[in-house]
Amino acid sequence: MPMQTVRTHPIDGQKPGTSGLRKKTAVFKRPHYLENYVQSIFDGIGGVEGKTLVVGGDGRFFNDDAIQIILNMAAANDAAKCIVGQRGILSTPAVSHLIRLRRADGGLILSASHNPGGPNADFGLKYNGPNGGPATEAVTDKIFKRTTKIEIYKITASCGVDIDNLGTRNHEGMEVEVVDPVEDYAALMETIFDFDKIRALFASGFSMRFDAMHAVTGPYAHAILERKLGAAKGTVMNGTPSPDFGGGHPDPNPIWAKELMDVMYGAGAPDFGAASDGDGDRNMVVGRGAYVTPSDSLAVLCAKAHLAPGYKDGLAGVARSMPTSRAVDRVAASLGIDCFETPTGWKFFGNLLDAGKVTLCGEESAGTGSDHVREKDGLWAVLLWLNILAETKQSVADLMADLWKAHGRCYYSRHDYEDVDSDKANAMIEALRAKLPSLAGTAIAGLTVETADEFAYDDPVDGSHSAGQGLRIAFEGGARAVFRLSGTGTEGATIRIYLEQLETAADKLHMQPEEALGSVLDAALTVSDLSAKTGRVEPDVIT
Ligand code: G16
Repeated sequence: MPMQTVRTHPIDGQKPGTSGLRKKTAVFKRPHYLENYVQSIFDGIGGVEGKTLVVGGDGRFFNDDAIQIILNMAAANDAAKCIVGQRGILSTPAVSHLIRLRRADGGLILSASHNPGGPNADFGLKYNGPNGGPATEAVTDKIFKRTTKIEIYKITASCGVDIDNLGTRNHEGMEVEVVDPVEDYAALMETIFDFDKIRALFASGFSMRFDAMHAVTGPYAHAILERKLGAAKGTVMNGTPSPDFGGGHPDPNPIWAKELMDVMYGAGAPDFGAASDGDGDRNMVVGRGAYVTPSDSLAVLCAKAHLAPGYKDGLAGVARSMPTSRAVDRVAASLGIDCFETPTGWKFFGNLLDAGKVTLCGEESAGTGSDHVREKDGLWAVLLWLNILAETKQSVADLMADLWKAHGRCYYSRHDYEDVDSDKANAMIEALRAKLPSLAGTAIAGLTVETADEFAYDDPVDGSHSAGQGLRIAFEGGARAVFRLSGTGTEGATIRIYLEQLETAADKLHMQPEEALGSVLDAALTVSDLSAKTGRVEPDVIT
């Protein structure tokens, strides 16, 4: 089959966001759109000649066709080999693991994560480097620059390679190895956790629901939770991946995982509930009648990780993204380990993990992970929780109560204003940014500002500087409000306001979050003048 060199021209808007390029599926399907971006990735990383790449996605609409295009382009660009998940399926953490296990040169992940899928919904593509982690900003900058200069891309005219059946085949001079998506990942989990203990927990009658949200973790959860660990059949809900995620929004939070929340807060609720997102890197944890915020989950995992065999020697350090609550900082301080604060985006954890400075990291956006891969990992977090529950024999609610008693409670909530007119959102952020230097010491809606600044990060490993990473205002008395624009949306702008209030008094540890956060919410809305500046009165999603 002849290799073709196709003439093209730069297409606007191919700048990767927080995690790769995410657009409407219809945009990705436009002539040359995907091809331009794939060639720009290949060029941006210095070519793929002789290299091995891992390729897989979350199974959303366009996954299969996009994989065939990528394989045709990898072959035409003289890649040596592509390792592909059977039927194109690989969760994001499984890709990260395979890159590391096979010492591949990188990987391409086809996913728009928790965004809905389908012809009228979202698609995405992300490059992960040889360490298994999302490309650093230096690499995504190179990729973006290529998109603005691209003149040709290379592709073979092949009509496709079999990715439905396991095995190795030749594709236009390139090797394609189709692998079981679950096997290697499940084997890794078995080296980290005490599967016998978790098996005994389930055998003792412990009950669980895992909501795979019609997304990629279904096959992983069936294999690991039900078949390997003996959880009752039916533990996994919505466990068959579908191209449009059953018409749902595969975002594991109390709003979108309502079906699971109803089970966990209903009569006869199981002991433990969890959910994961489109590509399997996010997680939500909920006990019987006890939702756990991602920030609190990170704190509990930090406090108790040593109970799992993989972390029995303790943690080197921990890291959290800036908007994540400071609960984990308090646990880290009590353990005498470092806690790093990074910008939003898993790519910022990579250097810290590679350098052995941290073992665990997490984000308010429902991502938690460790040095076992270089991505956040939904099922890993669920298994760590299960291992802790098996060791402590405590309920989720009791574990949370213990955490708050020992370290205080960081009440936390995120308010999202979606699809806001981009100019208005930018103007609001700009106006607030301009105010920041004069805020310290002033009173806003009854709270006094302690510090106000725009977060910037100096990577302690490679010295790189990342500016403009969110506006933060800390108030006297342990409250904090953070403002930033999402980098993962595909329509308009999404304004995120992150609210936090620390309470240490014993009689204030079991309030409703809305009540505890009322003052800081008033202050955030007053100082940003959000309603007047955007015309929005209520947030679209509160988590
Ligand atoms: C991605 C990144 C995360 C980040 C999240 C939210 O997650 O990998 O590190 O926290 O986006 O980003 P934003 O607030 O900019 O929308 P995912 O699960 O979407 O890949």
